[in-house]
Amino acid sequence: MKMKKVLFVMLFSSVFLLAACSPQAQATEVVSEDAKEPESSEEMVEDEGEQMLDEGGDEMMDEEDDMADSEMTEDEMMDQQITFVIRVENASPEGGLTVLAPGAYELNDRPIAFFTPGEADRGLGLEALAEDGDPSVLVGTIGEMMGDETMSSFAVEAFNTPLGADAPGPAGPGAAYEFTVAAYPGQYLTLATMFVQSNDWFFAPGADGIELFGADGSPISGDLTDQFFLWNAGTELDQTPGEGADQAPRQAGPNTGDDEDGIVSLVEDFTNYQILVTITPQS
Ligand SMILES: [Ca+2]
Ligand SMILES: [Ca+2]
Repeated sequence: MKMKKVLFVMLFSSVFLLAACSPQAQATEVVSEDAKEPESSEEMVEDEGEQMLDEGGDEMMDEEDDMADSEMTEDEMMDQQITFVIRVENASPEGGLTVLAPGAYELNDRPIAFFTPGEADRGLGLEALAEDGDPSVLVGTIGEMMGDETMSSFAVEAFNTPLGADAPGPAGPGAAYEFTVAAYPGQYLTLATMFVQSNDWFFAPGADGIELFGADGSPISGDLTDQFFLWNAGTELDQTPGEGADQAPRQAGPNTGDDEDGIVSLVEDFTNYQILVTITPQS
């Protein structure tokens, strides 16, 4: 935890310094350059021996100095942090076909995409989310990919308990999942949740996710539904929605069904679903 805190202070201090005198897009670049630095330093040490160790030490001292110089900017950076409430609601009428499953969300400067439209499933865990409503594999894999770069303003988590329920489970008509994220200007949110009455369909925005702040730095607010689509993961052959024996409510066990060997693509020939996604910044 201590190392993460140090990274947090270093990265956001330098982001703020840059943001104070240059456009937001450049601030995002600096985050990724800084975030890569520890890895490349280690590689250099391994490759080039003891001399590099000395230089690495100097570098660390420089970074500590930077931290001391910029404690105020971290406070100011904290002022820019906004907490958002995200609500993922099953908006279908009672008896409707739409059921949502526990899903996953990711907050990041530049999202690690859960999938790439037009390409085969990336194998990060989307298959279990889309076929069985199990977000845990995807959350674990993305978390590992973030690795030591994970900071308090980056997050990958499951949302799994509908409002008013006391245990994780699906969200039927009228039910909703809610979660909060604390984000800085420049950050993106993505999420995915299974369309339960299918073999491998899920709701998600495009691979780039949703930018949480406008060009002027103000937080977005309101209905995000038009940024969400119903996707086919391409991992299990499709049966008639609500009827297939290999679909989650009826299958014998997880990961049951014929392989599709397909690509992640939009579901275009089925519109009998309703979902409502809203975002509310907290003052
Ligand atoms: Ca499919
Ligand atoms: Ca299945």
